[in-house]
Amino acid sequence: MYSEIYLRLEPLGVERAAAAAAAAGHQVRLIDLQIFKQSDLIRELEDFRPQAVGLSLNYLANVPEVINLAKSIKAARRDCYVFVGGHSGSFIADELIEHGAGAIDCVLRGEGEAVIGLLLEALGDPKLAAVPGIVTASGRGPAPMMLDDLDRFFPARYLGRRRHKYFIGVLDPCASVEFTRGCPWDCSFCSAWTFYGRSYRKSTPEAAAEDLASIKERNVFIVDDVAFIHPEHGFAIGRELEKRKIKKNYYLETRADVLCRNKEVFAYWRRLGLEYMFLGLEAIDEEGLKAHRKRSSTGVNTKALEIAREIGVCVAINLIAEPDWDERRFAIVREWALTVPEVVHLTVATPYPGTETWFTESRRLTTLDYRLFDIQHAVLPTRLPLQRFYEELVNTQNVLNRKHLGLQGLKDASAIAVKLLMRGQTNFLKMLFKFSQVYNVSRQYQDHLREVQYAMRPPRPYSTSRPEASELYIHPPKVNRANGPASAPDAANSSQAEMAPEGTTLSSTVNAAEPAGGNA
Ligand code: B12
Ligand code: SF4
Repeated sequence: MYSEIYLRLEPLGVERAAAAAAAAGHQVRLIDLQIFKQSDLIRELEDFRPQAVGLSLNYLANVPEVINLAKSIKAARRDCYVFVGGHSGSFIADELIEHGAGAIDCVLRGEGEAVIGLLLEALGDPKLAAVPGIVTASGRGPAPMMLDDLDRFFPARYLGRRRHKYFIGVLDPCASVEFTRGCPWDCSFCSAWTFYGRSYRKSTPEAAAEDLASIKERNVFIVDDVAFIHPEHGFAIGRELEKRKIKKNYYLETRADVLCRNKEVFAYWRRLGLEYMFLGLEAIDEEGLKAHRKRSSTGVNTKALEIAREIGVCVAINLIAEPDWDERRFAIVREWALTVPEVVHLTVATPYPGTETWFTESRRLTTLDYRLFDIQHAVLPTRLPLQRFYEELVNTQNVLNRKHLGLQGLKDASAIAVKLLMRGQTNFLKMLFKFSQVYNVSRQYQDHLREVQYAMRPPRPYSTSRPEASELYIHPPKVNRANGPASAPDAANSSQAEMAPEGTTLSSTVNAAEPAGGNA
């Protein structure tokens, strides 16, 4: 739903995996199905006749689409090796193989860069089974392998086509860039930390600047989970950009406590062109923050908003709507949202495979339809009847939207749209007309009634409150044997520590870490 209105962004992960495949000596093409049609893909297959096709599956809601694509590819080219990688794909590898019924030859769990070359080299050879992260119908190979150096492969942007289609809101067109990878926090609803084993890696300031220098677009989305956790890194990249006289408009995402702690680096980036910032506040009360293990407070959240206003960055806030919200709760949130000048977004609490809430909440799932796992649908029982819940949700989203598209807002938006139109960019203009088509009570409710072609595999019944580390992580966390489990600030700094012992439970690896304590 988000990509129908607000954005369409370049597939940075695919571009990085593609760069690694090209570096290993393969001929590579990339087709982005956010832009192109399936018929274009089939035509491309006939023209290019590839030996292998890799599909990227970052979003759980896209699972049925990816399985059906794999089946179409196999139907068009029976001998082509079809593999799937990406964030969500990594957490549900076995069930993908099962749903694929022979159309998905393997799932490659974890980061793509370090292993894609090994996979392509091993095609048709028994050593395929030894590729790190591989999962096939015959079982799992060794643990996924992490990239040792973020600078090694620059995204293969040259393989992209129709780049003018990438945008986010008024940043039209917009490119994406990555300065760091991973997150040392451990919010219960999020899988960013479980994917990367709570590690945190940085590109060198020189490489970050070089990558940015190669980008033609004026606008850039910084995809880091939490931008500028280490202020000195942000300053160093900024200085490199100044040296090279690179001037762009930026959008980034960060945490309220990081903004409060590292105000100077954000103010510096404001001068470099930082325009928009996304803050995941998630809740407006202490109880909610605690439930999400956000390790922040309402006081810090308020302070962060004050800082953003002071430095002049436009903020979009995210709040998580809980399925047990009733009319009163929605009204309180609407009231609160109208008291702040920032853009406020609501997403619906959703247990995803790879999160802790998947283990603690998923027995209550009301649906096993992957397509509804987009944090805009309710997949847990709602206190209000479902249709009534969507009425409240959509009404709240409408109120929040109108707040920004009042008379003045419309005037501003029209002026921006005209300017972009003159440059041939139409993404933002189209966005203005789409809201009510997409955020629509009857559409959201009817989505629950669609026939389910592929049903999700629910997790095993779970008795204690926290799962085993081995069940949760894609790249297992590293611990420093001498000092015990790495605390978040340590984890954020070290890349040389040893692997966590097999079967280590989260309570020993993660509870020991108090990210906010060390850094905040
Ligand atoms: C940037 C980002 C966004 C951007 C846009 C991303 C984009 N280009 O489309 C924005 C802010 C717009 C966004 C939106 C949303 N996002 Co988002 N996003 C991210 C974030 C923070 C980083 C993704 C990224 O670019 N990473 C950098 C690249 C290099 O990594 P990568 O893409 O993962 O690729 C690597 C591997 O996955 C793998 N790989 C990827 N593809 C392939 C393919 C093959 C063949 C192989 C072998 C390997 C491979 O190799 C790559 C290199 O190592 C992730 C969190 C995370 N850390 O992953 C969440 C995340 C992916 N988003 C998430 C969600 C929920 C959403 C939204 C649904 C939220 C919403 N508000 O509605 C929307 C939906 C957007 C949509 N397209 O429909 C969830 C996904 C949950 C799930 N299990 O489905 C994540 C995991 C965040 C979380 N907190 O849990 N997102
Ligand atoms: S701070 Fe929390 S929500 Fe944000 S990326 Fe890290 S674990 Fe996920």
